[in-house]
Amino acid sequence: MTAEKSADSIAVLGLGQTGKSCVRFLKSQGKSVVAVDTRENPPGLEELTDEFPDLEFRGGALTEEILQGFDELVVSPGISIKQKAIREAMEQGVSVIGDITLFRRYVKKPIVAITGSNAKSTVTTLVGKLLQDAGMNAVVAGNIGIPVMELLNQGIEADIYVLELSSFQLETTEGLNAKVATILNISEDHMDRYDDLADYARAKQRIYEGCETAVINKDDVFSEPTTDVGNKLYFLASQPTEEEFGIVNRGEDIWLATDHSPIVKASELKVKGRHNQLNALAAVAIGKALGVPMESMVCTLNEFAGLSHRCQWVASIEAVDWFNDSKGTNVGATLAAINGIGSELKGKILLIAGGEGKDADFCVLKDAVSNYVKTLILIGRDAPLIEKALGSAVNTLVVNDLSEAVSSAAKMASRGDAVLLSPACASFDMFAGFEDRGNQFMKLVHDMEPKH
Ligand code: UMA
Ligand code: ADP
Repeated sequence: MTAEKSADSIAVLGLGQTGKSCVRFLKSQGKSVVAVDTRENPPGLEELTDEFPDLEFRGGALTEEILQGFDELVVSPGISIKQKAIREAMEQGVSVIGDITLFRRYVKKPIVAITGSNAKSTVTTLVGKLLQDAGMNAVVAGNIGIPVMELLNQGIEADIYVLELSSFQLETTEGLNAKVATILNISEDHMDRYDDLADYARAKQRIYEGCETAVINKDDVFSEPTTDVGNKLYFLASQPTEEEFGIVNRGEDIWLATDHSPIVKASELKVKGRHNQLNALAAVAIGKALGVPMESMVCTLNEFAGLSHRCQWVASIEAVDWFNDSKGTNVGATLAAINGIGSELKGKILLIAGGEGKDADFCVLKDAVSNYVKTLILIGRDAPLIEKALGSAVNTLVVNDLSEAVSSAAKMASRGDAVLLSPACASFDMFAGFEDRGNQFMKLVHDMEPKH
């Protein structure tokens, strides 16, 4: 093992999508790179060593010995920098960064940076469309599934980058200096990685470092920057005042509005629910900060149909609507889905939830389930924990798998009810990811549809 410290000696920690994109980029810059992963044989290692035969790989637990002799560690989001060996390296003056900081070193174009516990992908996608539809060369990347360094590897250039950033990425982000930055909302997520909600929110706050305009959720105290920022624009779920984007009631109609000018009627949006109105307002506030004409934004808003696996309507079978909210991987998302669907429903919700709970406190769902849920059908590893938290508020049923959950829901639903898959949990105990879970659910639902 080479342990000697030499200038520009870099270790890339983690060989997922991010790590691989960083290795490829750093190698293209002629840097000396060692790839490290806790797995002895991470997926895709062979392909990478075929591409770079001189690439040194170190597999196994992240020990002080494995991390010895580097000037810089480029840490993947899946690895916490609170680990002892990484902390010790930092104490010894080793630079510890993530892919976003690396990207910022090489890219001087404006960045729109979007984080939050929920709505990141929706708002990032919508902002990308707002800018593109207004004729700007905007590219979307980041936690949404496109590692930022891959843009550089593939020579994809933009005039403005719209980046979805997770708290994991923000932990290692410095000097982002975004043109516009936002924390859309904060609710419990990844509590298996953070000490508490404040610790998690602190990671997210790094998004505002040096930003020109902060777009802030006025209804969420964690969204307010804790450090100085250039300008501030607010969005909120009630009447807006100057420099604010909010909701106004005009007769029977609900409008998205800024100051006293209406922007668009909520009923004309293809996406439904108060949470989606807030997402639209956040996106418009970002567009405003970037000088996008309002007429253009209104056209885009009216066209935007939302993303798959987010409160996605699947089918109506015997007057029961089925919704796929597989991306509801934390309690905040599931709360929004229950309230959004429940408040517009004649009947009640049959809620399918469960999976890997990430140490969340499921009690926060108590009021919503007791108001709107007929039966809570639980699957996955943490089903007993959820049953313990919510069993006193709602009728619960623990089943073996998704197929049993769907057939039980179909039996228990009456006309006017809705069946909602919104697990409030990660999926990895039973599925390859949230898409796999959502796709399996939709297939099970479509299989029940009458064949013509
Ligand atoms: N892993 C190890 N050992 C290692 C390194 C990683 O076992 O040494 C495991 C991790 O525990 C994790 C998996 O490998 O289970 C992937 O981790 P990674 O950091 O290598 O992930 P990437 O493939 O690089 O993907 C990351 C983001 N993943 C995570 O944050 C865990 C992707 O977000 C993101 O799309 C991608 O970079 C591009 O930016 C996914 C995610 O789940 C969708 N994000 C979380 C979320 O949205 O809630 C934060
Ligand atoms: P993220 O990228 O932050 O996970 P997504 O746009 O993929 O966000 O949505 C994740 C989940 O959050 C989905 O279940 C979606 O319905 C829900 N959601 C969307 N917008 C909001 C919001 N403003 N507040 C709470 N939940 C939301």
